[in-house]
Amino acid sequence: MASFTKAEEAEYKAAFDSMDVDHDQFVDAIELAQVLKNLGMYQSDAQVHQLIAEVDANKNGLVEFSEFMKIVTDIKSGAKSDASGFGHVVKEQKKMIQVKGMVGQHSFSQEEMSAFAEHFNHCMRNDPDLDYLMPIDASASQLCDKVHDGVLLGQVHQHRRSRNH
Ligand SMILES: [Ca+2]
Ligand SMILES: [Ca+2]
Repeated sequence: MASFTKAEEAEYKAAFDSMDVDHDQFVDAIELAQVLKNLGMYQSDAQVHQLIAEVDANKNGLVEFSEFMKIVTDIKSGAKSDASGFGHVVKEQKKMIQVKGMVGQHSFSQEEMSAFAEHFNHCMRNDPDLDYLMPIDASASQLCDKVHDGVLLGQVHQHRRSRNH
């Protein structure tokens, strides 16, 4: 049985809380659909219900934190893969949260991230310093990985400054 450090548990609780928009301690189908849309992973309501069914051990149509932790425990112990299904959603959501933490109070939806990526690809395409990063795929996780690279952030600030003058 896999166990988690306090820090890991807090991270997962933060991921769960970010999905539980109305903070009633359940992630329902509407909330999960919104999470998927923000991540650019939404396909259909059937997909949403399938994801809930995957983790909904007590069959109430909602995801409790205990059910949520069951799946991340299974992933940690190797009993389940995070390459697809609910585990994959959790993985992507955790990345999204890390980005939120990184940029302070701001949170970005997938649409904003896509617009951001397009903006970069357009404005920075002739910047030789950034050749190795370009083009940026308009998916949140790739953009975040690349923003972690200080070069890109530096260019953003420079670009902002030059635009404001
Ligand atoms: Ca809720
Ligand atoms: Ca449940």
